[in-house]
Amino acid sequence: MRMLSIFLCVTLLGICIFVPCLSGCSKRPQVGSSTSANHQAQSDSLVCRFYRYKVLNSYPHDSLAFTQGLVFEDGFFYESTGLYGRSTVRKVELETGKAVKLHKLPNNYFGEGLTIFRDKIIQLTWESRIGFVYDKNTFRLLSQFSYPTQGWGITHDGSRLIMSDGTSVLHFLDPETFKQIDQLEVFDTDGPVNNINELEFVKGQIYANILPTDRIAIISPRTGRVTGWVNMTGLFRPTGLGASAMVPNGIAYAPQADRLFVTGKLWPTVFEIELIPEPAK
Ligand SMILES: [Ca+2]
Repeated sequence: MRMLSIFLCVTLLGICIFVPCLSGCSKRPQVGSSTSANHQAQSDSLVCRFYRYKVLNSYPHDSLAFTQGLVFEDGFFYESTGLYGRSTVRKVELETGKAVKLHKLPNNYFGEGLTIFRDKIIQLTWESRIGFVYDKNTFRLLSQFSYPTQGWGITHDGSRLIMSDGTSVLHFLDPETFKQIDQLEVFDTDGPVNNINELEFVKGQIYANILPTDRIAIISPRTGRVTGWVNMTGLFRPTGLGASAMVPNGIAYAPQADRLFVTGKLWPTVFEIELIPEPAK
């Protein structure tokens, strides 16, 4: 398969363009310190890129919040937290980390991904196969919907909800009916990319944490191909927490200000970062 890929790449576009992709899309990116550059818009090109990160700002985060979904809107974070008996939806101040509004889920639900579509908050649950729809301003529960898989992450592209279920498949849902209208398998040069977790739609691409790693995949919503890998190693090193706490599974993007935020389960900090492209090798 690898030889076939090489042949096709060389034939279609020339060996120079594809050397970085073939040598790296499936490999763990290198840890690196930061230089300067804005995180770039990800084109839907065929070139795969590696990125490291640079921390621009740090903000407090509730270290008891088992973060499962994060978005940024109107100057606030909206966050979903998990664990049975501790799951919440909350609106959080950027500068202080303080929850200015909080809704606690019934004890039998484990909160997962969260997105805001227009004036509604949509929250998934893990194994209950139930999603909740809240009024963004009041947190009043408006409705609920069901889906046939586990619920992991959710975001949207402006017209469709995009949902992960822990496999390599992304589900595209109608935002009004919550019925599936499409699905897409995510892959890189090694094949399907499984355990797709928290999602965020950034500049036309889907950013996705891959559980249980500290990598973020940048995925084309058109093809499912991983167009870039972000190495988040070293951003946060928890002490006394399980390995799952290493996962950067709170990813939020503010498009107007072009700001990218990352936090994780029980992390005491939200980091504002920018992505630094690694030199092509
Ligand atoms: Ca998100």
